[in-house]
Amino acid sequence: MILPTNHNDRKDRVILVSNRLPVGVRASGDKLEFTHSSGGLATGLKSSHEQGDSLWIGYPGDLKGLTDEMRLELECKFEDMRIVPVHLTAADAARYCQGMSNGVLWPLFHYLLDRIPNHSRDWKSYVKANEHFADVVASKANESDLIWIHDYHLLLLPSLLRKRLPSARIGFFLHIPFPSSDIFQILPWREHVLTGLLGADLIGFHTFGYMHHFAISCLRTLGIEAEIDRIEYDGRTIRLGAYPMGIDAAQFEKIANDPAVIADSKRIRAAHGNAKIILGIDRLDYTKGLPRRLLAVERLLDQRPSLKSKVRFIQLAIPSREDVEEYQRIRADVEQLIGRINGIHATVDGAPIHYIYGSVTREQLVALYMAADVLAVTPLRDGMNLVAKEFVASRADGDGVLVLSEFAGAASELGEALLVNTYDVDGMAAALARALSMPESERRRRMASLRSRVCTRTVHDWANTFLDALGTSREGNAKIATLATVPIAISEITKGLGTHKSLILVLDYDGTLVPFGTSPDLAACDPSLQSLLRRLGQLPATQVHIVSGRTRDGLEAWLGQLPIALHAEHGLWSRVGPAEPWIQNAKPNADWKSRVRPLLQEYLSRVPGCVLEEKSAGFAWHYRGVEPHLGALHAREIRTELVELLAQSPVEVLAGSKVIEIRPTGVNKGIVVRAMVESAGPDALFVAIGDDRTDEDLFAVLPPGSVSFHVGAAPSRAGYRLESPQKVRTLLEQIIAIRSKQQLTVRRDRLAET
Ligand code: ADQ
Repeated sequence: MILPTNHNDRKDRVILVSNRLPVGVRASGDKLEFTHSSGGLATGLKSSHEQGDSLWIGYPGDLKGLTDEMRLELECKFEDMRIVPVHLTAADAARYCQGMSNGVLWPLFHYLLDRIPNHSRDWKSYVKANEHFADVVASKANESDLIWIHDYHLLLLPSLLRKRLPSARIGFFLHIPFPSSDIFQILPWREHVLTGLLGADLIGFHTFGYMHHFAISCLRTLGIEAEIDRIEYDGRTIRLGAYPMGIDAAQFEKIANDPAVIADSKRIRAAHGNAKIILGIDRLDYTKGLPRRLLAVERLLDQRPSLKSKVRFIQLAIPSREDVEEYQRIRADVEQLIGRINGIHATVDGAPIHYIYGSVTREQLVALYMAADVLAVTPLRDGMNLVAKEFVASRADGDGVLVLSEFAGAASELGEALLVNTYDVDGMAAALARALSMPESERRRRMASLRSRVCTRTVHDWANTFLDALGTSREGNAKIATLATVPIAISEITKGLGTHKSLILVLDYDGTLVPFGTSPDLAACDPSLQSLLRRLGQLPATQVHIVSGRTRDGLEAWLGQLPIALHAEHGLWSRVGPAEPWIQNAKPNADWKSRVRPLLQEYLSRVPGCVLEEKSAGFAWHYRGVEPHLGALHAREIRTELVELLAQSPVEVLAGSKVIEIRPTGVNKGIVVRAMVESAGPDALFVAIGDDRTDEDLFAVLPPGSVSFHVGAAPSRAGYRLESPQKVRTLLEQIIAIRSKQQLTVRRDRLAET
């Protein structure tokens, strides 16, 4: 996509993917007729696409009325427009688009639960259509492209595409709100939607609020905790960001300065005499709050009958989704309401509501914006709402009042508007009255502030900022994408292990050898693990070290009898064999513990399901057994409080896997591994396996040539990745098999020599 501001700097081609294309097509006699989409998404990206070398991939609509000749012509036209159509059968399109996307996801994401059909069953078609999109995009994309997917029709596409193009840079932008997790939970396919999105490298939202909702849903539904603006999933880091979409303000200003448009706006004003004009411009959608807006106008006229001849409300409603039943119903409701209000409040000179059901050109739109005294943008929910911004950009005269729903994303940027709760009809009527009587100086002051923001944060900045962030998202994830492919190659890696004289195995315990239990005492060493570790420990020229954050007593109880070395509290204590004493490797100051204990005990009594583990030189606060949302919330609180409490102390606070570790600075798993490295012979091979952040200290000090494995999905400095503790055990069994075989061969060779 070529973008007006810095297109020349961007080397990578952009592939835009959205459900609908910016142009619609149909047969008119024997000719093709093109229409331009008026939706916010198309409006926002169209100007960028028109000036660039990007590809736009999307569904062209039902083409069954087209002759073969027309189809051929259309193909050429699409090629000229750099458009790639994704063809769907009419039945599939209806189920995927009207059924699932517009019928279920749209009302759900806008908090309008009663608009969702009782029995939604189009999920399979939704999956199928997303799969089909993935095939088409994968057939067109190169490794160097930036793939930018748009909106709720394609929530699964990021991960479907990731499977086809593992190292592609994939961005996703959601144009509608992401609802609070209580609402999102309602969706029967909630896990699929979240994991579908997490295939992206960058996920963008209009506001921080939506981004926060998404992060909380990931936590509640998938148990994955976001780190403010990033989530680690499937071995990749996914970045989250708030990118409030702007408009092409310069274009609106230019149109607003066109003498023909100025003349048109004066004509509109004159047609309504001295009456003040309240304007409403929307797609005719039940989210846009038209009925309550009309009721607010009615209320205003009820309360102030003198306004009847002094106010005109012009409502322009662009036809939308006319094939969906709910949309036919909202149209009927709106028209009935207008009929009723006009019937009651019309005078012989005219009716208070002037209603137009249809589309207008951009010039006519700007003329209307300029003619209005007040623009009422009162959606029940709206991702952003560009109409509000277009109004502001068109008011080069510096006048006009914006009445704006606090439930529109735009409200987080346009605070100088009169913000209204659109469920409060009386409140809206009062805001309209205030807007109509607002002194000119206040109108101008508010409009000047609004314009300073709308005119500087344009749609081009929006696209550039998103694409810049997406452009830099590859480096970290590319390495991880390669690692993620490694599990199939375990046998390749272990083959080389037999050739080394001595082998030093450094193993973490929880999450590595055993899966996590809801509380630490439940992650016991089962008999098969005991047997595995015993056989490993008995191998000749093989050392086995368990390096854990657990206490000495804990390790001793489960592993004390095995012929292996144990290292407790992240290496503070070591015990080289079953009958050996524990040696303390460092003498950290523990004075700070008495300050921290009361705080942690307070949380222990307050938060159901948490466990506090006290160690000789630290604490661990476990929250795996706590309801995920609550656990993460308290973990964050504790960390904040600890940072303050321990500001001057030689202590570090670490966020592990559902645990907060508080331990002395400098005591980490690296210290014992460093000592092992120093005393190991030149032919020793280190194999290290761990799953937690604390294991990164251990990986960091391994000598060159070592083999390291990270268990799980998070990014790691380890060389290879294993999916689960079960896979770790398989690997260790293979090591036993290889080393035993090597031992046999050596014995046989020796026998042969004698
Ligand atoms: P929409 O729901 O389509 O977009 P919006 O942002 O208001 O809502 O954009 C509508 C566009 O249609 C505007 O550019 C407007 O000028 C145009 N339009 C409206 N009525 C018209 C008419 N009668 N004639 C001609 N043009 C008309 C979705 C989300 C929004 C989000 C956008 C962009 O629902 O919340 O702001 O995407 O992300």
